[in-house]
Amino acid sequence: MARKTALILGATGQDGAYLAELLLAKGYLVHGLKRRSSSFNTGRIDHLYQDRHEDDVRFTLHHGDMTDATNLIRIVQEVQPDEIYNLAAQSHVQVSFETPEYTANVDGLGTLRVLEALRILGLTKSCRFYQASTSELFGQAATVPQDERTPFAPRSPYAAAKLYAYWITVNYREAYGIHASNGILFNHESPIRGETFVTRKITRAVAAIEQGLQPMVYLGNLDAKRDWGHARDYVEGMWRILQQDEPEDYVLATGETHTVREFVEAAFGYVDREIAWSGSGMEEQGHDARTGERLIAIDPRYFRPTEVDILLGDPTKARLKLGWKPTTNFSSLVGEMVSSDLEAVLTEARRNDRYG
Ligand code: NDP
Ligand code: GDR
Repeated sequence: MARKTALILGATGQDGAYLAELLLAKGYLVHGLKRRSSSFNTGRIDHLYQDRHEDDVRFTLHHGDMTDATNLIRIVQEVQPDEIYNLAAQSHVQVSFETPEYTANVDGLGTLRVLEALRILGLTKSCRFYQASTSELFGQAATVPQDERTPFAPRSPYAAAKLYAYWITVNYREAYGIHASNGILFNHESPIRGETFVTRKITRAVAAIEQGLQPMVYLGNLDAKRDWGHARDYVEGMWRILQQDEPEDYVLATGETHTVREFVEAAFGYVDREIAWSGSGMEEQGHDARTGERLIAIDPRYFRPTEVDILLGDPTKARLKLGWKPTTNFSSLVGEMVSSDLEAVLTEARRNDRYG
């Protein structure tokens, strides 16, 4: 059977890296989009890189940007993919309040540009399309848990841009018969999660504090609740969505929710530190219960103009139709992330020792 060809937009991100690994393991030819950057931005996928001069090159990167339609059309034409995974986005909710127009352009219009490329190139029947939709669409949803029928109520420029992307994907499916599906994914994390998302910020801080490299960490809203899973499980779900005969939209979630505070407690718990909380609101602090050391304080800068209080997904449809279920629970996820960050800090310390 001929090898399938996939194009991953956002190949240098957390999910792009896990998905590229998964598709290569399945025998795909994988193409990825990467942005021009003044510094290296391929750290997550360097282990997959192949010299173009090798005989059997199965992973190829193309320079591009979601804001550039001509470039997207040219890449799709060159690659002639069987499947496109649109993971490219300005994906930070708080940053979207600072850069709302850019976020709308990349996350909203960027999706339209890819769908139009399929139409312009006459690939509407031959190429399947996955859109990285998000639980942020539910925002302040009236119901918990949230599933595919829960009405959307976005609470950020990011979520509003992703709302457009969600509906334009549905529209192109209905209008032009494209096999286009939305994965409505709840938060998923990993040791290669971006360092400014709260989970990784916490696990990096735990590792640095443990090694005496920083005294404490500042956080924002500790009471927000999120349904956190492992990215490795979620990219498997993306792939399964595109293997269905009919394109449809699916929620991927664990069905369990935890506060940011619980994540902090679990992460410090992994290095045998118990957190004792004191004060309230902006004055709240977390201390090492044994030594009294202050480890956590609140910085109002990390609060968002509008917050999403609770996300909890119901992945029943994905379980029944895709046979998908998460394999990593909350405490294993936290443990894997802290352990990886501890290892990274130690490696860095050893390197500094050698060259210092
Ligand atoms: P990341 O932020 O780790 O990765 C985003 C990717 O998009 C990176 O490769 C980034 O490139 C690329 N990108 C950003 N802007 C542009 C642009 N203008 N042109 C081309 N590429 C661009 O996100 P994740 O991997 O965590 O998430 C993948 C997708 O899934 C995103 O769309 C996100 O919004 C969505 N999502 C994520 C969830 C999660 O919990 N992780 C949950 C639900 C949805 P660079 O590396 O150069 O920055
Ligand atoms: P989120 O992830 O907004 O859910 O979006 P993030 O980790 O940024 O925030 C989760 C919750 O933690 C609270 N929080 C903090 N957040 C950050 N970043 N930094 C802090 O210091 C901090 N303190 C508390 C936040 O207020 C929030 O409630 C992620 C992204 O991957 C999106 O792209 C994706 O669509 C959604 O998950 C599902």
